[in-house]
Amino acid sequence: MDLFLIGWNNYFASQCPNGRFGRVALASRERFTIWTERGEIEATVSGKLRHDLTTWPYVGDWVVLRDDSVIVDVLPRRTELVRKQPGKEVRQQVLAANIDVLFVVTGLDADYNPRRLERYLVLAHESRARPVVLLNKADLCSDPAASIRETRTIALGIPVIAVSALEGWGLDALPDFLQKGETAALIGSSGAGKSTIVNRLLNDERQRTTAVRESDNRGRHTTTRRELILMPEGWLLMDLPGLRELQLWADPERIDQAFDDVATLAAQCRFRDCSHRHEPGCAVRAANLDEGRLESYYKLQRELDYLNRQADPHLARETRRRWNAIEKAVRRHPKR
Ligand SMILES: Nc1nc2c(ncn2[C@@H]2O[C@H](COP(=O)(O)OP(=O)(O)OP(=O)(O)O)[C@@H](O)[C@H]2O)c(=O)[nH]1
Ligand SMILES: [Mg+2]
Ligand SMILES: [Zn+2]
Repeated sequence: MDLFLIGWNNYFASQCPNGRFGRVALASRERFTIWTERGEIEATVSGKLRHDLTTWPYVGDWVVLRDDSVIVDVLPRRTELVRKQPGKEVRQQVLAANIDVLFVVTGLDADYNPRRLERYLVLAHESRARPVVLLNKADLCSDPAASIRETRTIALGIPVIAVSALEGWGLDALPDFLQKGETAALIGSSGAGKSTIVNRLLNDERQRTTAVRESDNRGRHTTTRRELILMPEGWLLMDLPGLRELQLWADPERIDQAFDDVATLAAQCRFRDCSHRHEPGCAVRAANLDEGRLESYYKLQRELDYLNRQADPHLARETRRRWNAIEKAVRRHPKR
């Protein structure tokens, strides 16, 4: 395999001048399928990695191999999809690594939820991948153009396209968002049609899909593993299991990135620490923004502030330090 065609670039080359590398194409518990120059191999992780959860490999990672069978190191990621691990524990969970384009998929049926979409966009900003919103199941919608317009008021500056994976239209636009060797991932709730999109793009029933429950329109969590798929045009696509819940694990600054409209107004408020609730001279209140959007802005802020206070300060510092290192490296080594 030509490593450049599966995502290798100067950024990774600069991290690790010697050794044998590969990219994690599939991970199931302790077993990893790795793509290398000499083809596909199966590998496990070394004892050292096993004892350090911060270096566990995920799909999309570039890893260093020993004896073509043991993963001994994980190269620093260019981008990283993370959320808060579901449940009480306050820790992050990596969903995927080294994604260039994040297709946020939502169905234009009962799945459509602007508030959830805002959440996904904060995740996207935190990841550093380029987000694209896919409004799938447009065949079920009487006015897809209106849905696109509505979504654009939430996904500011982000491409929004309506597609129908079932009828096979709209998807021609997807490869245009990627260059050769780049990696995209499909994220969204179960039943949004992520795997159907993969199948349609490949023109092959490669991924299993299941109808949503009739009673409540929810998906059945059909896809259970994360895997990289080589696309005919020379890019890579990752199908991900549908998320049951998306609790954020992000720098609170990302909220202002995802809510650029609110943030821009907030900069004009009379008081710097304006809560945009009852202060005089509040530019946010004066603008008569959509009430739901404003509530969502407060809610995400409260959530991340709370998380920040809960998270182990040491861990938070580590995360920050790691990001600073990545940022520096990305600046020093533009892609190719
Ligand atoms: N009407 C319509 N149905 C679709 C479309 N795309 C997918 N579906 C249907 O939606 C159901 C769920 O699709 P999947 O592809 O399994 O959804 P998924 O997002 O991969 O779900 P998980 O793997 O559970 O996360 C299937 O019955 C699909 O046929 C579409 O564009 N229009
Ligand atoms: Mg699926
Ligand atoms: Zn204000």
